[in-house]
Amino acid sequence: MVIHKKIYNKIKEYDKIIIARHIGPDPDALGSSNGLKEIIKETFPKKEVYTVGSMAAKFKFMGEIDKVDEDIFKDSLLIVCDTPNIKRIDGIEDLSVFKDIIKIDHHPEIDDFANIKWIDDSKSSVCQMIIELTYNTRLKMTKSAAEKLFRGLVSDTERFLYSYTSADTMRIVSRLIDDTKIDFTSLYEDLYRRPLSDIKLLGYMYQNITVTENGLGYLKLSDKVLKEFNADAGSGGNLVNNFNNIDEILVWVVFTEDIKQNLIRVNARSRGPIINKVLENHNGGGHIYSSGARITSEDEINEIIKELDEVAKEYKRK
Ligand SMILES: [Mn+2]
Repeated sequence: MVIHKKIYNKIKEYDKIIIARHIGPDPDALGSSNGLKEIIKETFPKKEVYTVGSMAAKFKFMGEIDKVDEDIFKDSLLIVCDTPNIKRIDGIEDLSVFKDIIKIDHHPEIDDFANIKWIDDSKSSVCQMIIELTYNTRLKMTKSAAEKLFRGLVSDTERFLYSYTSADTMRIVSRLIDDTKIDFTSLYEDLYRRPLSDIKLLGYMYQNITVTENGLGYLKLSDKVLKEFNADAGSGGNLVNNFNNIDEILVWVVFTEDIKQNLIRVNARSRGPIINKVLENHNGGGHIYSSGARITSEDEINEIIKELDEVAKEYKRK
């Protein structure tokens, strides 16, 4: 593809490269950015390549981030992975210092901030896109990068469950495993093992979710409840996928109090109705079936519940 070549040539052109991804990083964001960094370093050992943003402690195995002196930004190429909008880019305050910005993403576009863009919302994950980019150019894959990319892809597809898992996804993962000999079954453990307190909190969530007659499930996790279960404000986001495939629930949303940041984290999912428009209207966004937001008021909780319920109702009516 032409875009692969364009991205490769731009990478080749620069001596310094900064790779960013979204705030509150998930394995796809971390796997794509850190994987790409290792691939560029393997291909061009003399280049300086840094990943920026704040680290998520629970995903340490996805690679560390770098300490970067912002003075080098002006001479660097910026590559932004897995991030559709400017305000969700982690670790970069001012995009205008960069002459060239590459965006590689599988979210529907929100902000047009890059001069070179590869945006394809049919791709399972940005990790899949990085594997494709590598195999279609002179970039060199490494085993360590492959492990990160595999985990990110597996995590974003929920182990090849979601509908944007394609024959291409299967083919390229198969090639990745063949080429790099990653011990892929052992890679699941870091991703899926979790403390008993998480499971107990999940039990609480199953017990306490409210389900409307239109098929909206909603739940609030207060700071008090989080403390009781020894959990943090990331918990709602980490556990929200566990409500898929429940007869009575079409759309579901978890509101988690984040006392440190003085806001409420919103994580919404759907198995039919399109929900990202609702979250975009409340300081968030995401995929059509998987979106999030950060809000500050109790009123907004009620607005989101009402709007998502309406979306579910409309979907059922059709
Ligand atoms: Mn992703």
